[in-house]
Amino acid sequence: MVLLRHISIALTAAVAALGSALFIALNYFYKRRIWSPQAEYCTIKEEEEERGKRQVLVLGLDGAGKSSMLQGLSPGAPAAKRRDCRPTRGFNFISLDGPACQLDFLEIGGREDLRRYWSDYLRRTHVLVYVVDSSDRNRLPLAKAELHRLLRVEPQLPVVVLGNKQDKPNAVTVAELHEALSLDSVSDDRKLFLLAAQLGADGALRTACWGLDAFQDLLLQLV
Ligand SMILES: Nc1nc2c(ncn2[C@@H]2O[C@H](COP(=O)(O)OP(=O)(O)OP(=O)(O)O)[C@@H](O)[C@H]2O)c(=O)[nH]1
Ligand SMILES: [Mg+2]
Repeated sequence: MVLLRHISIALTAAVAALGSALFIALNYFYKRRIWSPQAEYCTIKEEEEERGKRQVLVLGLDGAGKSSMLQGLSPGAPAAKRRDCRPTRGFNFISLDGPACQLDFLEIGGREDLRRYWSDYLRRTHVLVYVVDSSDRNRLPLAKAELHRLLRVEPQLPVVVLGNKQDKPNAVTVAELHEALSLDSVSDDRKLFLLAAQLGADGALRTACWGLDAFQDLLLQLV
């Protein structure tokens, strides 16, 4: 009886040891010895890069014009629908095929309760497009605070700030926006662009001096 118990303990120990060895070997094989969200995001990012995909994260306060921008970029979106955007409660996603790679645009809603999730997506992103409502003067300090919070999380990530709604009479100029967002204080090492933008009557995004193609070209150079 005692011998049987010894044999069963020895067998259990052997199975446990074998299982552990297999687990360690598999983890070593996949180079994911310790799981962490950061490592997981890096792996996803690398895998997407291999498949020629680049992610553009589109953030900004609620009502800034993120969804309108995405709709403006979508080639097939009917013009009438483009101005009819509802607040984004979660995510919004479009994919554009470029000559060298696919650009995946991911918008996360700008409502206060959603902003806390923004920084979770920075690690698998290749470029951040930060949309600001240039006519929402009262909330420029908040837009600035949220932008700088993101910049602190990813010090190297290229950023394009879109000063949107330039068609509105009370919109601040690009120079005023530069100051209001304290873009002077951003490190010279970071690639940072500030563009004035507005939706055209057809619902397509227009950036000052630049057409839509040039905006996409800029993104393609940054990713
Ligand atoms: N006049 C003007 N209105 C704009 C412009 N861009 C967007 N809008 C309007 O602004 C409102 C809000 O736009 P959305 O694209 O839904 O804003 P959002 O940033 O996606 O907002 P959330 O999803 O709530 O975070 C809509 O009524 C748009 O039609 C613009 O350049 N000029
Ligand atoms: Mg939206």
